[in-house]
Amino acid sequence: MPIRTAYKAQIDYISILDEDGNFDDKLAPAGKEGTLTDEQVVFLYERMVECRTLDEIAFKLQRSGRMYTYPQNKGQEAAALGSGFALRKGVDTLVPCYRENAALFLHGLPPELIFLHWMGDERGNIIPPGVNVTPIAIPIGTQMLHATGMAWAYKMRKDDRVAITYFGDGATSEGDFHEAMNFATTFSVPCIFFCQNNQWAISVPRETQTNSETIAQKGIAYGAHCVQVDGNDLFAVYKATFEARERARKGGGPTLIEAITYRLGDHTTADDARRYRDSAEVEAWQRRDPMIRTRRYIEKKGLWNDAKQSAMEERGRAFANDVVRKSEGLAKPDRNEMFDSMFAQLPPELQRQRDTWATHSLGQGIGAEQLQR
Ligand SMILES: Cc1ncc(C[n+]2csc(CCOP(=O)(O)OP(=O)(O)O)c2C)c(N)n1
Ligand SMILES: [Mg+2]
Repeated sequence: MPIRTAYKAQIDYISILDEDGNFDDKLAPAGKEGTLTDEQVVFLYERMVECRTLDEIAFKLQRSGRMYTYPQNKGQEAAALGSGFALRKGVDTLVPCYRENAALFLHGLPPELIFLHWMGDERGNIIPPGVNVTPIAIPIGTQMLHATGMAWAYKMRKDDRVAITYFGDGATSEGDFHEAMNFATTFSVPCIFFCQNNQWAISVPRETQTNSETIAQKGIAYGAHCVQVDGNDLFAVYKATFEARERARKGGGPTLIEAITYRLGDHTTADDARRYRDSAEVEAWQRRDPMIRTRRYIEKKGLWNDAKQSAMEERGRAFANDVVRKSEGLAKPDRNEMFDSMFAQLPPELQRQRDTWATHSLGQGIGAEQLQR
């Protein structure tokens, strides 16, 4: 028998506004759905400035002992904003990781909740009613399964809603990614899988993380629509996510979007990326910074200038200061709260801990007085 080709596939790469300022208006025709208007680009650029300012302030807070740790979003703002903006606020649901703050704010998450989270205050995870965002997921990959389940529920209820889940390149090496993709495609649920391929999973480079040539192609095995985009290109990210949203709404099932981007900062404030990254690589990506690219675009169109930039930076600082004030100004929670939200009636050991503030695990009968010594 002759050997025939059982399957052939390709991955498209979308770039609309490149790092040299070239703009492809065939891919983004003005006035068409899926293309950002000038006003929208200015609006999103302003959100980028806010998010970047917040990142800088968070870094300083951590260094001065006012925040436990923090993962900067620096360099990935276009990926977050372009995708978040393509989803409908109050309708679709964002199921995030920890590097898409700007998308969450767009959907109404009060920014101080993100700060509270990283200050170790559980109240940062209490999402206000009407805000369709789940708490940020620290265990890598788990949120993809949650998003799949939510999207399945939307489908069963015939709700016109879509879930988008965010995750990193490293997360696609987790079993959760494969289980979620398999389930989501088999049941054709309205879920978008948005991978922020920022080239690193802490100190593990993308090349040694997986043998796949692209992350996007991992979805082909599951029968998902798969596309790669320039993740630092607001227009390309918006277009790909908009199309994925419409496909999902129309019953076309999940899309895996691989956004090629770069983590310009350390993994978190607990990391020092200089120990494992080449400075030439970082400098090359600094030139592709989405903020620089977007600013140049709006300047060239006469929509932005130095005076507007200074005014925006001022507003960015005021925004960040307000977030600090709100997160630090909250009265400390009652220390017994951690006992009071899980059980209607505390089991005896927990009751003992609540009463004595001592733990049984340190030995029988050790009470608070002994622990203090
Ligand atoms: C289940 C699990 N394993 C390991 C970790 C430790 N960890 C935290 S972040 C991270 C790397 C994640 O890389 P990636 O998915 O590329 O996301 P990025 O941080 O680059 O945005 C790891 C291994 C974790 N949080 N959860
Ligand atoms: Mg990564």
